[in-house]
Amino acid sequence: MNSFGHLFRVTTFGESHGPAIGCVVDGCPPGIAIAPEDFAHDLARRATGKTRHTSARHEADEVEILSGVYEGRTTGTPIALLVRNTDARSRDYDRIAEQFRPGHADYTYWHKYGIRDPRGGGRSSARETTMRVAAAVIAKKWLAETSGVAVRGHLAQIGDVVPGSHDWSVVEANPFFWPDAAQVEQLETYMDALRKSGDSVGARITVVAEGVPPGWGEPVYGKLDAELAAAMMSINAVKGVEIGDGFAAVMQHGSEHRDEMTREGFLSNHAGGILGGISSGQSIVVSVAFKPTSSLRLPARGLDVDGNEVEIVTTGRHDPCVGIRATPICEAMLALVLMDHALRHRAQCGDVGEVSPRIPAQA
Ligand code: EPS
Repeated sequence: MNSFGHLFRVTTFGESHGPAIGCVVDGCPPGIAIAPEDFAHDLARRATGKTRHTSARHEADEVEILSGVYEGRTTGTPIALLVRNTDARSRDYDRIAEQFRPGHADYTYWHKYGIRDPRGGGRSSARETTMRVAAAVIAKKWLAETSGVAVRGHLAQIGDVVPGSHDWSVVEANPFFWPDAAQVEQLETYMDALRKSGDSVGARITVVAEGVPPGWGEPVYGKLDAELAAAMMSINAVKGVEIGDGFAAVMQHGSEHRDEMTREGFLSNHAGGILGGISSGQSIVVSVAFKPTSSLRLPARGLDVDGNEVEIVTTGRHDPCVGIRATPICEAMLALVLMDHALRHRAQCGDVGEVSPRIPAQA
């Protein structure tokens, strides 16, 4: 399946070294103002080649709108978006085209399809996430305009480094989406040393949606948290997802975890803004674990397609920490899930309207 969502449905296509990548967004409400330049900001936040801490591939990442928009507004018909690949360097993959890189999808794609495009990992490349971010530009805009929902995120850990403080205003002002300005220099040094060593490291991203009204989500199989977990897990290199306190809840008592309510507001947000699979009106908080990038120039043992044991070295332009540029990708998946649920809620329960009491998100 290359499609995602029920009413707001996104289908992506394309390979990292093919002529282009793209998506079709179906079910988008009409009348949203959208222009090609609206995509530039978030696509640049996700892109490679912007700092020395990410892959040196320089893609233009310019979005062409092929359909579904007339005189600057969505028409309600399928929106097709296209981004041409302009800086693929396929020769980097010549030597490993017949090998299975450890930690990569090479081996599993081979067993599933019996054929694969080895250039840049083909369809399994993180390049695919470009189109999720592009589709989510529309979702973010609609959520903000119709419901006042704001989606944002930050890097919450690289290796064993955690932020010493949290200031949203510095997140966009450094190459790591890091919320503690005092640690940015330390991270630069850390990443420079890591890159020189040829190794990679994992990361944690936290994304938050503020202003989500109570009531979005579904009670059993379509739980908002279940669909968020699936959405985050569909991102390349993701190995874990937490909603609210996540695995820390294991250590908590119920008296601590339950978010008490007063007329002035909820007293805590351990639940991460979702109760019974439905939004509570508190901020939705999702934390995502990214594994360390598997493309390393450090030699490793692997197999080739004939079953021979071989030493594998991955050359080329790779990210020493793919999590560094994953904040916009996690934001995108959060926005796409929320938009889909907002439309589903409107379709089934639009007549219910606002019921009382409505508790402020935070006391
Ligand atoms: C990637 C490997 C590198 C990255 C790529 C993701 O690809 P290549 O070797 O083809 O340059 O540059 O990321 C992007 C191109 C992007 O736009 O995110 C991988 O193996 O996933």
